[in-house]
Amino acid sequence: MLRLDQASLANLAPDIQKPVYDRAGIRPGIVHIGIGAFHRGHMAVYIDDVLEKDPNWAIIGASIRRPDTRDALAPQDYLYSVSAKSGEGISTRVVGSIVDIIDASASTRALIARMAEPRIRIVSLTVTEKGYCHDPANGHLSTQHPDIVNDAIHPDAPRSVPGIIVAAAALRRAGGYGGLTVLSCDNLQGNGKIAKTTVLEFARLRDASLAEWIEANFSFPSTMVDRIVPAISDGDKQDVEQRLGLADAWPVVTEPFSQWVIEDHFAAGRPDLTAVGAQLVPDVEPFELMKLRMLNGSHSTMAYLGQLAGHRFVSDAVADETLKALVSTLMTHEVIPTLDVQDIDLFAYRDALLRRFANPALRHQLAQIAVDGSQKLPQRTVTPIRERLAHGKSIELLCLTLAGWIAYLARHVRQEGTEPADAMAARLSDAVQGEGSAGELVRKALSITEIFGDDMVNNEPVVQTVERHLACLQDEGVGAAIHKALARIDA
Ligand code: CS2
Repeated sequence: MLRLDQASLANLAPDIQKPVYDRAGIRPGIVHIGIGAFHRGHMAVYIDDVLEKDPNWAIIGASIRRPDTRDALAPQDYLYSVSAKSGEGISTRVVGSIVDIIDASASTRALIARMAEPRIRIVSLTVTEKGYCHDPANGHLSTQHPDIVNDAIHPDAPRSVPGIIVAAAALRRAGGYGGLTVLSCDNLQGNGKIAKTTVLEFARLRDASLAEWIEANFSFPSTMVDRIVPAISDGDKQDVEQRLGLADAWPVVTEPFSQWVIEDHFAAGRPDLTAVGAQLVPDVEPFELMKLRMLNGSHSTMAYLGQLAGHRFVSDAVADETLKALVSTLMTHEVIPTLDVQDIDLFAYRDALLRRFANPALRHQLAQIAVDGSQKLPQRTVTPIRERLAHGKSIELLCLTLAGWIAYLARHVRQEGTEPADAMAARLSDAVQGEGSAGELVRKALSITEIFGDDMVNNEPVVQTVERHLACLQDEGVGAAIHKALARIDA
């Protein structure tokens, strides 16, 4: 079958949307680091719409870990398809906003040079939570992180994201090109603030005057990004090929829903993002908290407890009435009361999330969500626990998620003999190793201060609640643990 590329676009099946702008006439204005499926199904689609009116914002993508996306998309002239699937059907478009991809897995030199070009005005990021090299408990740069240690010694050949941004900033200052906007699109609370903190703290390790220059010339708006983009399967690839009438080596499959809320603070101009459906707001934090705690928090709850219950996909987990009751009650009783978002009905948002989770056309693997719990749980579960405790409110169900995580890790390490897929795999394996009691296990896990600070392990109600749940999970199983926890909420 003919491959999707610029020349074959003319052969595309007629019901497939494709770029209506002249791709030869668009110019890069954005460098995006982390060119995975999420970016290609989210921001790159918004920018594809921008380019219909304004040719100055094409994207140069980069990956700092693996060359696979570049290798798959270069022969396709960086064109790829995005299929939005639900029970109601599927709609597919070909996206043309990415015009080049740099493989920075071996050397970041070419990437840094492009970030320093005067026409680049935004550097956007989807590098996952761990890409910021920060301590999740406090948002500061982790100076012990091996990549940061390396970059402090070799600032011109950096490996970390903060190191790469600072190296590009140094070139921009030397060239007199001015600053730019660093636009974090990762699921972190205050993602712009974390990007700013880690970049400035790294810059200070290198040159205090450079840090001051970055502070004066760069901006780091926070954003809330939302679109569920599962990993692609071979079946998806075949379906897409049939729809396109062309072979696409690197398609994206996602849900119809998409949301992007952005703090309107751009140092060097921005495209008209409102015109393409993004929301520009003065303060993004209420939206971030809502999405991280309700959507991502529920995801993590399902990822750990759902897998312990034998489920594989999110849609299976919410089809399980016990798990669905847990997720719904958790949002209603322990999460929504921590939120305050103007003009949004949080109960309607909850119900919409439950419908999105149930999307029968998406095969969203719980194992994909379970990755990197050490980086995700602080903003999804631990901060809400802290806030609830400060107001003397119940933490029953939030603690069940933590117990589920510990039980899941223990199962991996003790029974399956494998390390968990986590940025802190070795620390976590160590914590759940051996034959200790539920109480010992909980204390060891909650003592990891990079994740939990030092207040969780010193808080007896937290330790005892997580311990009670963990003992129940181990002795009586997931169903019983959820029923008992829910009974305490109803009581
Ligand atoms: C998920 C997110 O893997 C995960 O941790 O919770 O990727 C989630 O699907 C997206 O944030 C949805 O916007």
